[in-house]
Amino acid sequence: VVEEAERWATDYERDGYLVVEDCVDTATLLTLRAKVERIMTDPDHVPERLRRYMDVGFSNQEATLREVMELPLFDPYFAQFIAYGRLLDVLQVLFDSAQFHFHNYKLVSKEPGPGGSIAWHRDLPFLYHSTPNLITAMVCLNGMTEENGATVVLPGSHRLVGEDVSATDTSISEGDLPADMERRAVVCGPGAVMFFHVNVIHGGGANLSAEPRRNVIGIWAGPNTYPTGPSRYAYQGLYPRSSDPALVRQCRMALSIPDPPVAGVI
Ligand SMILES: O=C(O)CCC(=O)C(=O)O
Repeated sequence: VVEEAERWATDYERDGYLVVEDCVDTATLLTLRAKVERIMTDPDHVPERLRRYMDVGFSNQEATLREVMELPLFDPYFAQFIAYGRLLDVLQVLFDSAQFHFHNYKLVSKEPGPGGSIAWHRDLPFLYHSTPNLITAMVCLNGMTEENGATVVLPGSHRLVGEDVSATDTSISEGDLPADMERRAVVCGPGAVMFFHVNVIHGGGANLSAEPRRNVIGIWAGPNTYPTGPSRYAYQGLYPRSSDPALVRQCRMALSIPDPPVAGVI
C-alpha cells in the first residue's frame, strides 16, 4: 500500500496525472452507471428545476457531447459518493493532506458520433480559486479507449505554468500548444479514476465506438485553497477527510451519513 501511494505521488508530480485502475468497486460502479443512464435516457423524469443543469457547458456543440452539471442534486447517491473512501485515499496522498475539500461533480458523456471532441484546455481558468492546488478526478464509468474518445493529456504540462495560467487556456489551439510535448491517450478500464492537476493541458477526440463514453468528473481543492469567484456548487466546501469535529459533523449531516458510516464512504 505504501508503495502504491509512492507511485501515485511520483506519477502525479512528474506527469501531472495518474490512473488508478479499479478505484471504484463493481457495485458502486454499476449503481453510478445506472443512475447516469436514467438521467440520460429518461429526461422526462428529471424534475423541471434540474433541467437547467443539463447540456449547458457544451450547448453550442453537437449533441454527441453532453454534459450534466450538479450531479449530486439529481440523486443523493451522487452526493454520498463525495465521501467514497477509495477515491479519497488517493486524493489524500496527492494533496499530502486530509484538509482538501469538494468543489463539484458533473457528467461528461461522449455519445457515439463525430461531434464529441473536446478542445485542448486547462481546467484552472474555469475554477477561480486562490491557488492552483486543485485536482480533477474523473471516474471512468465505461473505461476509455482510443476508439471511444479517451482523454488525451500532455504529460508534464502542469509544470510549465505554476500560478501563471492564462485565462485563455480554457481553449488552446493546436498552434499554441507547447512544442515537442508528448500527447498521450489515457486508456483505462471501467471503474478507473484518472486524477490530474488542473494545470495539465488535455483534450480528446470523438467517440467512434458504438457505446457512450461517460465520465463523472469531480474537482477537489487542496488545503488553504479557496474560491475567489461569486458562484458556488451544491455541497461545495465539504471536507470528507478532515478530522476537525465540526467539519466531520458538517459532512455527515450534509450527506446523511450515519455514524458509523456505511461501507465505502468516508
Ligand atoms: O471527459 C473528458 O475526456 C474530458 C472532459 C474535460 O476535459 C472537461 O470536462 O473539462
